[in-house]
Amino acid sequence: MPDASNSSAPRQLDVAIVGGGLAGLYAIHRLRGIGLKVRAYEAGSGIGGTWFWNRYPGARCDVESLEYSYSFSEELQQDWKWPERYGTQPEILKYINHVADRFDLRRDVQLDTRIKSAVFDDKANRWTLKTEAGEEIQARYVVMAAGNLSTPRVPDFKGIQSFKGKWYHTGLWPHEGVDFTGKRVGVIGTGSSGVQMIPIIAQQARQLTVFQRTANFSLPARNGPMGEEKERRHKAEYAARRAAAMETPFAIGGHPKPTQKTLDVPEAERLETYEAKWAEGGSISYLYSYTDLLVSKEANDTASEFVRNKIRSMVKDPKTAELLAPKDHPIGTKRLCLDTNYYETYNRPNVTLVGVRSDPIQEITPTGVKLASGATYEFDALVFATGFDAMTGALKEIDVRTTAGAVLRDHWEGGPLTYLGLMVSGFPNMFVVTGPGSPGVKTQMIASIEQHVDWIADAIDHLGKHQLDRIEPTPKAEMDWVHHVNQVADSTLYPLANSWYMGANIPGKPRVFMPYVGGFDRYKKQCDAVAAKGYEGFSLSRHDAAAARS
Ligand code: NA7
Repeated sequence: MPDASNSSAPRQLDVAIVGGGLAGLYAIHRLRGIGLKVRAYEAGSGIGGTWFWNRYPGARCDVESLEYSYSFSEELQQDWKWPERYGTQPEILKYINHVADRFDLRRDVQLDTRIKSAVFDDKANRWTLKTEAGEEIQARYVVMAAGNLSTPRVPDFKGIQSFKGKWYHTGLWPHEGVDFTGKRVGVIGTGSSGVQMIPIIAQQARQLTVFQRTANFSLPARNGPMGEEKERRHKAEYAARRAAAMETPFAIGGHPKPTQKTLDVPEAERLETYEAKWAEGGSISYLYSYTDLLVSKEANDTASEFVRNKIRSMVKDPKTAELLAPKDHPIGTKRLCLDTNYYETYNRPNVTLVGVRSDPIQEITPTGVKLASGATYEFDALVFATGFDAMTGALKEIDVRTTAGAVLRDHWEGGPLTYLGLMVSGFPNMFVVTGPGSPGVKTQMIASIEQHVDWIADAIDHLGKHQLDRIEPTPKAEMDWVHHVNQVADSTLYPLANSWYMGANIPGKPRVFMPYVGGFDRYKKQCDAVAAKGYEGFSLSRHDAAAARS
C-alpha cells in the first residue's frame, strides 16, 4: 500500500530493505529481533521474489524441499509438510506466505513499490531511497535483497514488437497461466527454465519448436511424493542436518563427501557410480561423485561423457540426440539442470529442436521467427526462456550513489567489486545479500541468505553496542577479495563455460566470474573470522550529526 508519508516528511527507518523475497523477509524478522525499525520495499504485488514471478509451467526448485527451506525456526521446519521431494513454485510460494503470516512480517512489507534510487548522504550518514512513485525513505542502513535472477532479459531481437501472436518471458509469467492447447509454440532458450517447461508445453501444444543455442546438461530429478519415513527421519535430525550442511561447499547436507579422485577409480567402478547417481536423481549427488570433477577437465570428461551417452540412448533421432548432447562446456560449469522427461520429449512427433548456434535467430517476424539462413517458423505463441541479467542486474537498475561522488554503476563498470559479497567500498552502511562475490547462487540459497543476514545483523548490532554508526570495506580488502574470488574460480573449470556466472549471456557485460566458488563452508568460516577480528578489512567509525557539523 502506498505510504501515507508520501506528501509529508520521509519515513525514517533504521534499516530499509530492498526486496520482499526469501532474503528480504528473513531480514525483516532477524533485524526486528535486535530491536531495529525496518521496512521492506517490494516491486511485486505479492511477496516471494523469484517464486512470485517465475510461474511458468513446471517451475520447481532443483534443491530438495527438506533442504530448501528456512532453518531459523525449529517449530517451522517441524510443522511444514512438503508434499514432494522438490517443491513446485505454487508450493514454495504458499510456504513463503505462511512464513510471512506466522512471523507477522507483512506489516513491514510495502508491495507495488519499486526503488529507483538510493543516495548516501556522507554528512548526514543516512541513505535516502526514492520509489518510482516519488516517495522518500530515509534509513541508517540499507539491505539490498533484490535477488540474483530478478531482472528478466528478452534478447534485443529485431522485430519483436511486430509479432502478432502472444509472447511471454518465463520470469514474468501471467498469474492466470497460459493455455497452449492446440497452439503452435516456439520456445527460445534451454536453461533450467526451458528444460522444466518444455516437457509440459509439449503435452499441450499442437506443435512445439525449441530454439537451442547451447545444449545444457540435465539430470533426472526423480521427483515424487515425499516419503513419510524419509520425512520423519529427516525431521528427527533436522538441527544436526542443518549444521552438517554448513560444513559443505553447497550448503546441502545428506551427501557423503567424496574421497577419491576420478581417474584413481577403475572405469567400470566409475560407471557404476555414475549409474547409481543417475538412478538416484539430483545434481549435487552427481557432482559429488569424486573430489576433482569441477577442477580437472580429464576427470570431468568422464562424467560429461556418461551423460552424453544417456542422452544418446534416450533420444531416438541420432541427429537430435547429438544436438542435445553438450560438448562445449564441462558438466557442472553452467547451472546443471534437473528435469522430468526433458530429453524424452524430443521423441514426440509434435516437438522439433532447432540449433541456433550456427544459424542464429535474426529477427522476430509478425508470424514467427526468422533465422540468419532465411529459414522461417510460424507460431501462435513465443516463449522466451532466455534468462536474466544475473547477479548485478537488479542493483544496477537502481541508481545507487553517494554525495561523496561514488556511483555504483561506475564502480562496477569493469565487473562487480565487493568485499565478501556483503559490502562495496565507497558505499557505507549498504549491505548486499547473496550478491556477486558471495557463494549464494552456488549453494542452497536459503542457507546463504540466513548466513548473510545473520552476519549483517551481528555487524549492525556490533556497531550499536560500540557507539559506532558507519561501516564500509577498505578498498584494499575489496580488491583482495575480488582477486581471491577470481583466483579460486581460475583454479576450477567454471571459467570454461559461457554462463550467466560470467555475465556471458548479456552482450557487452564484462566477462568476470561473479560467484565465489571456494565453497559455502570456507566462506562462512572466513566471514566468522572477519567478525571475530573486529571486522577486519572494514573501517568502522562514528559519524553522527554532531560529528559531521564539527
Ligand atoms: P538461463 O540459464 O540463463 O538460460 C537462458 C537460455 O536462453 C540459455 O539456453 C541461453 O543460451 C538462451 N538464450 C539467451 N539469449 C539467446 C538468444 N539470443 N538466442 C538463443 N538463445 C538464447 O536462464 P533460466 O531462466 O533457464 O535459468 C536461470 C536460473 O534460474 C537457473 O540457472 C537456475 O538457477 C534457476 P546460452 O546458454 O546463453 O547460449
